[in-house]
This record gives sequence, structure tokens and C-alpha cells, in this order.
Amino acid sequence: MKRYFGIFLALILTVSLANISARAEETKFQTVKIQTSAVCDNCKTRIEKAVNKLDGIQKSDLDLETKIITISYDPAKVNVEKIKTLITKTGYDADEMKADKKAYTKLPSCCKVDSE
Ligand SMILES: [Cu+2]
Repeated sequence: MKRYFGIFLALILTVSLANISARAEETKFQTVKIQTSAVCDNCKTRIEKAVNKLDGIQKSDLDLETKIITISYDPAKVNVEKIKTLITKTGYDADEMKADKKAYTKLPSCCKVDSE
């Protein structure tokens, strides 16, 4: 009987520990919304891919209707400034930061805001 009680205790302990770490994982991440200059699906994929490569990014999703990208990130590993800089280096505006000119010229013509 004593042995079963021990197993029972161990089980409870395991379950509650798993719960605590799951909660810690959730609160670890912060969310930021950044206005970009994405035009099409291509842009969406390109920006999300670039952002997801950064260390500390949990997930990112760009809404093409508003051109706003919503990003969950770990503030201990990455900051908003870094994320915005990366987006500009990919060729797109990020809030008040303008797209890197060189990167922008490399974009396919369908992805340019002022497609001449
Ligand atoms: Cu595009």
C-alpha cells in the first residue's frame, strides 16, 4: 500500500510541474504588431520566413489586408528594434523605419509598392 502511495505522489508532482512549466512558457513570450509594406502573398511568405529565422521568435503572421505582422517573441532573446531592422533589410517598411533601398530593388516587381 505504501508503495502505491509513493507512485501516486510522484504522479501528482509530475503533473503539477508540467503545468507550471507550461504556464511559464506562455508568459515568456510577448506580442508585437508591426505595420509593413507587404503587397502580396509572396511578400507575406518572404517577411515571415525572414522573421522566423531570428532566434527567439515563437511565431509570426502577416495579415495582407492590413499589412500588419503579428509576432510572438521572447524578450530575453530578441527585441522589436531587431525585428524591425530585419524587415527593412528584407525590403519592406516596418512602422516608422523605411525599407532598405538595396533590398527593395531586389524584390520582384509585383512586390514593389510603386510598380512602374
Ligand atoms: Cu509581393
